[in-house]
Amino acid sequence: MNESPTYVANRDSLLRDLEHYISDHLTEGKKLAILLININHFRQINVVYGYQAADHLLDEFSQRLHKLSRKQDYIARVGNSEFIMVLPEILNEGHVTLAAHKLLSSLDSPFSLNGHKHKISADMGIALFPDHAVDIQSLIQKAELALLTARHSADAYSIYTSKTQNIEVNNWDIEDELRNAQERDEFELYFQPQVDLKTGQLFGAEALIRWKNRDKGYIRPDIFIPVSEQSGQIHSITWWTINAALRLIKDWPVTQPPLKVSVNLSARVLNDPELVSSVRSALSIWGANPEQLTLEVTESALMEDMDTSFITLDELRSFGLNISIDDFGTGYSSMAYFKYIPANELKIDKSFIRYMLDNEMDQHIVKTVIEMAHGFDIKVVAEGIENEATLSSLKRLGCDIAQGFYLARPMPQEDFIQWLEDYQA
Ligand code: G
Ligand code: G
Ligand code: MN
Repeated sequence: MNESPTYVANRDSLLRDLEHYISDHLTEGKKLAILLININHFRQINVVYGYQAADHLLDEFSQRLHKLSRKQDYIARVGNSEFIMVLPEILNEGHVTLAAHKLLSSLDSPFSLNGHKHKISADMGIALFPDHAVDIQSLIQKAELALLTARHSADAYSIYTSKTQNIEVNNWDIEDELRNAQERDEFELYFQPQVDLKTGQLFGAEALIRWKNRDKGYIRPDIFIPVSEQSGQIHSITWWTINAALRLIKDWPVTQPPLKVSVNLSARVLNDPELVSSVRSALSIWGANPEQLTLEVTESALMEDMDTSFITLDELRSFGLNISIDDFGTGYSSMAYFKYIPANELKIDKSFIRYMLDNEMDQHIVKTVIEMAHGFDIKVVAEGIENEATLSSLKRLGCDIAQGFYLARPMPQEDFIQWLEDYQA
């Protein structure tokens, strides 16, 4: 057990500790569960409330974990906002699900931050010994993968499955298969509608790539995009996406103002010296109006090489393109550079939108971001809207544009055009 709740365990000694711990706690016929728990938006808690309050929250969080644990359980802090729990003597998956629910519901009562009561949320990834791995390193890795899945899903926790495994051990295959994907015409562009919250009118859509491999079926972009970034294939994938988007919008209904299409750019592409000329030539090939095209760049991509990316984005803005900052709030936001960002749109990350109705802090952040963006004449898009109540709340807060499953899921071109027509009618 660690000395102080806010002490971050050293990797090597943690692994050694855990190895000993596991060998001491193996019980015949029983399982052992590894839980990784990450407090959401911890960086924002630091920014909004200060380090002292954030440390205090960590203490309280850790105390709650200890309160719920049995004497044989192991708890340590392994990262800024991440804790590990090891639960021995687990009978089955149902048993660990129960524990996960118990832990998560301990967050239902608010935490005290600078004298204010605030609810926090957390995501959890779970892996089981010996079902998912038998050594500690692989178990942690699998719990991390499950945590990633939880972050991307509406559920607060996720248990590792063999489906995740398939994808992860086959990185090599993915790279090989990606090489053939374009020739075999396996990519498709889906569109998720965006609606203007002030007028109720259609605004445009985000273009999202889908890959249907002939053997493995659909492979999620959050799996193959990172692989393509490592292998360099991201460049040709992006040129494909931009060209497909500009080709397909020609068949969209004509509106006033014209509908926009947003394309995601990865950090690798943002720093590609050919970006500007490639975008220009795609615009001229398809005879597209630059104002119809928005490029989405994540906050963290922008920060990788700030000087170069600001110059590139300025150049793109100068011929009429829109620039949007994607996943806003998940990177290192700083007021100091905000006024220089060459963007005219900002997308609040869906992780803030998801819990904003019953999480005062998220709502506070959303409100602050909207006010700040408007101060710089930047439009705000909220993504991840899953219900009517969230939509109304965002409207009240002055948010400009809405995107989310509540309006529509991403869909293929034909369905999207049908959706547009139904919406207009
Ligand atoms: O559509 P979905 O939620 O599965 O997308 C998962 C992630 O993949 C999102 O972060 C999205 O930005 C990213 N993504 C989708 N399409 C593209 C694309 O064409 N290029 C890049 N770089 N990322 C994409
Ligand atoms: O990282 P990026 O913002 O590009 O991710 C966009 C992805 O978010 C889309 O691929 C889409 O599948 C997903 N998304 C859009 N709306 C919602 C929503 O309401 N709920 C959830 N869980 N995901 C959404
Ligand atoms: Mn996006």
